[in-house]
Amino acid sequence: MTATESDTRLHSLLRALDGADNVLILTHNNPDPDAIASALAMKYLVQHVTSATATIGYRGIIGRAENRALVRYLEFPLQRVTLAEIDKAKTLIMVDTQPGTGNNPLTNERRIAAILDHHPKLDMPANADHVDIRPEIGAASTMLTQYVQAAELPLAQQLATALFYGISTDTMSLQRGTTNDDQKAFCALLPKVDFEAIARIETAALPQDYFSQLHKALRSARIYDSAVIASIGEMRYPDITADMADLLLRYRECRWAICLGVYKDTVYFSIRTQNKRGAGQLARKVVGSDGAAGGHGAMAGGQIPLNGRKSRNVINRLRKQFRLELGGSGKETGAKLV
Ligand SMILES: [Mn+2]
Repeated sequence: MTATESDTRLHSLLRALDGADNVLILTHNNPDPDAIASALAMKYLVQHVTSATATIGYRGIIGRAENRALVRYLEFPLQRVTLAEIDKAKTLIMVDTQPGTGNNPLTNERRIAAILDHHPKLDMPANADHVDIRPEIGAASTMLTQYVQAAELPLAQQLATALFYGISTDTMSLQRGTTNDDQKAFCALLPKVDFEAIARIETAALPQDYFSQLHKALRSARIYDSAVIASIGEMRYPDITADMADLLLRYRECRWAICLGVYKDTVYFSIRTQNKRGAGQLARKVVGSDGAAGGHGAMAGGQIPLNGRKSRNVINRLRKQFRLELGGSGKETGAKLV
């Protein structure tokens, strides 16, 4: 990406924010490090290149111990917002997500100021004054780093550390869905990173229920050819399925790992694959019109609201579909992992 492209994008964003006085920056529900870092960088931009003030809002829960440690390190920059507060906000920016995807409260009907995202673009035209959707980019933090650089603003240690960690986690240290732009941003941030803070975040203390959910995931894991499928029942927070899928993917014989669970009347699942492709497609295929799905080649996820159905039935339906898609021989009962 050239400097001119970055400048053009920054100017388009600034035009979209012309006259704004309060900006609400929204990420996807249950924000991950990339979403948190991107929102923080957007707040920094808004407050330094426009005369507006900005707040960062999110829905859902920040559950993973690592994400909670990151938020603590950043001195709690996000606020949980109500749907009414989102409705009332005059100027809205979305980072690391798009309206209408189902992993945030916005539909595509509402016109918003800006969308900056690296997830696949939805089929409908984006309803925003500034639209920057680049699915090839590994992390939204890369895109935000480019904006801060184009604005020629200094990157303080805290923000650089957050953006660096956002790129690292979304790209698994630059090895998953990474472009030249991600590498450049990563290298530009590197000298400013507080690695002691990153070590503290990555080794954050885990609560007891992490281990009981890990136990459930392992006990339920079944092997179908090169796929491992696990479910953990009721979860304390939804992104535990992602943790477990990451772990299960490390099983030697595994090309695909899937973990399902239930949180607040919604079934969540995470898919990981060694094949580096097909995860997002699979997620969308099994969800169909029953819920929301998203993701990239190597990692994806979905959520299906129960709407009165028994979670066990929905999970069994999904497990069966995954088995038929990935199991090859289609055997009903896979071997136990442990
Ligand atoms: Mn992201």
